[in-house]
Amino acid sequence: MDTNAVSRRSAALRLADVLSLYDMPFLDLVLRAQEVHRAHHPANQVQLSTLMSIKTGACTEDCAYCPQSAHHDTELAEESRLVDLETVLAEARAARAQGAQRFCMGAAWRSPSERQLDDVVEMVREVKALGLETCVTLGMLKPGQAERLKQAGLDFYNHNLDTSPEFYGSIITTRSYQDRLDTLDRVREAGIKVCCGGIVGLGESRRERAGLLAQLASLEPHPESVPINNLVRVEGTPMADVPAVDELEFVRTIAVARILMPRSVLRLSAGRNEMSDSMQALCFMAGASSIFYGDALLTTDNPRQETDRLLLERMGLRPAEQAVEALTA
Ligand code: SAM
Ligand code: DTB
Ligand code: SF4
Repeated sequence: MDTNAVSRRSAALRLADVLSLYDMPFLDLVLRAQEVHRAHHPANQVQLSTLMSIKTGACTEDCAYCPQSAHHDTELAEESRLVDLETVLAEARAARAQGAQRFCMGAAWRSPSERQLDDVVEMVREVKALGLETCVTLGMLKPGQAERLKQAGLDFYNHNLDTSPEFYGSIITTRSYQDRLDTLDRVREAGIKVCCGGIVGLGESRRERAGLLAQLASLEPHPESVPINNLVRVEGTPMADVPAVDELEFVRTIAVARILMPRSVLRLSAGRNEMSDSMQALCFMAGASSIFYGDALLTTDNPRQETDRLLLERMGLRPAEQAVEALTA
């Protein structure tokens, strides 16, 4: 049997289902998403992750949205060195003191070398010892690398599909969709939890947005964490002038993701600095239950922590219960 044909057919079927969710009246869709959310998650809780860029800029990949790509004319053409362990630990302690539950370290690499991974393994071990959940995003992993990270105590690996397979080639040419799926398989096989999502607002159509969600929802099991980024349009990237996606269409995307992946934690990720409080409130209503918490993302701004604390307080949202049992430091 041609298994490719089978999986292609089931993906097409799923796409029609996903599109029919998108087509629901807005209020029906958001209500259904909130019902799904309440059935699978504690009410009024939000998971807080803090991001740190441990190696910034001059990335060899050509991702059209990314300010760190060496292919674009941004201010991040100079390659930074890998940040040293003490600096990482100081930021992780500060994140913990501010109430973050997870510390996510990102590197602008196509793929880490074994030497680079040695240093990251040390960071993971030490951050984990602070009692924080750990997440890294380092690009593609080669066989054996996920196992090394797992042994160091890594909880999550972030690797996004970014967009639909059909639209992907107009955004990235230096790594394939299949490369990404292969890395996700390695992460899963090593027993690390998967953080995998994408970006809205790259100039894709609704069909292509639905295609991304269909791909994410066809991962088995679903990713434990699904970041939905609203494109941060950075001067000097080819995406600088792409029109912003309609706000209600973004909320619909959150709602459809919530319905398709009931148990996953959905993160309202990049792009919050450009969103109003009411838009964010609608996203929480539609099933988002996590944010990046800290004044910066990797290279762009995030809402200030005081601003977020106030927003959560105004909404009666509280930080999710700490997932890591023992605080050892
Ligand atoms: N270099 C690694 C990789 O791409 O595999 C990890 C870091 S990369 C910056 C992580 C993710 O950030 C990307 O997959 C993309 O989804 C997101 N991202 C990057 N630039 C963005 C932007 N301008 N707006 C929204 N999301 C962005
Ligand atoms: C994810 O999905 N979003 C984060 C995280 N995973 C690594 C990154 C957002 C980056 C936004 C652009 C920047 O700050 O460079
Ligand atoms: Fe490099 Fe990651 Fe940016 Fe792509 S998204 S250019 S791989 S840092």
